[in-house]
Amino acid sequence: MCSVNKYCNPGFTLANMKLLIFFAFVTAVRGQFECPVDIDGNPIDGGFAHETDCTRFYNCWEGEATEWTCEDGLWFDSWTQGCVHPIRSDCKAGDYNNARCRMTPNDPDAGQQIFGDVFFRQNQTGGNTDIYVELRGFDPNDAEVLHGMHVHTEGSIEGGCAATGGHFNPTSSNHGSPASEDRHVGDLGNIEEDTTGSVVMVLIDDKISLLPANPNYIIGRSIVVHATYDDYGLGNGTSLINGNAGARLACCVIMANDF
Ligand SMILES: [Cu+2]
Repeated sequence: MCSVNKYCNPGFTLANMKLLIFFAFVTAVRGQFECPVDIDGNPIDGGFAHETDCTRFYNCWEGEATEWTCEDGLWFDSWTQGCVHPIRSDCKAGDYNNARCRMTPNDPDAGQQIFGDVFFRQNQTGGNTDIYVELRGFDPNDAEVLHGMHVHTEGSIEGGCAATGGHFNPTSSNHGSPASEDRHVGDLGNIEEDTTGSVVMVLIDDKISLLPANPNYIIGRSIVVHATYDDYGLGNGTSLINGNAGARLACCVIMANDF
C-alpha cells in the first residue's frame, strides 16, 4: 500500500500517531484537505504539512483529514510524523532549505559511541544558517566537555571519519573560531555536552550555506565531531590547521532534508 510517493511515509504506525497526539491539539476542522492516495487509489494514512503554515498539519486516517496545530511554536515534521523544533522540521511552507546529518561513530569498538543528528536550515533568500545539534553518547565522566565540530571537505565516511579529509576551506584561510573573519567556512566551533553526555544546542552560522549557487554550500560534504575542544587557532602546533581538536569521534554526510 505504501508505494513510491512523496506523501508516503512507511514509518507511519499507530505508535507514531500516539506521539503526534501527545504533541499537538486538534482544531477539529474536517474535510478541508484532500488526503493523498496511492497508485491504486487507496487513501494514505499519516500527517501532512499545511500548505502555508508549518505549525499546522493534516492527519489523514482512512481518507478523512483532520487539521491539527503543533503546540509551543513547534513545527510539523513529515519524516518523524510529529511536532519538532522548527530547525529540525522538513516543512517546506517556510521558504527554507533544510539539511540533516545522521551521526555514525568513527570506531564501532571505541568507548564513546556518538549517535544523533545535526539539522540545518537556511532561508532561500540567504542569510544565516540555523543549526540544531542533538547528539548522545559522550562520556560524562571524562574531562572532555567541549568537542570541536566542523564541516569537512569530503562527503564520504567510507571506512571511517578519515575519509572526510580536512576542514571545508574554500577561501584558503586559517583555522579560527566561528565568530572570526579569518576562519575556515567549516569552522563551527565547539559543542558542549551536558551531565548525561548528550548535546542539545542551537548554533547560528553566517558562513555555511544550503543554497547550491553559494561557494560555501555544504550539502554533500560532512560533519566531524572531535574528542576534545577546538582552540580556535590560538594554540600551538597544528592549531591554525585543525584547532587541536583531537581524534575523530563520529562523522556523517550532510544530506538535503527534502523528502
Ligand atoms: Cu574537524
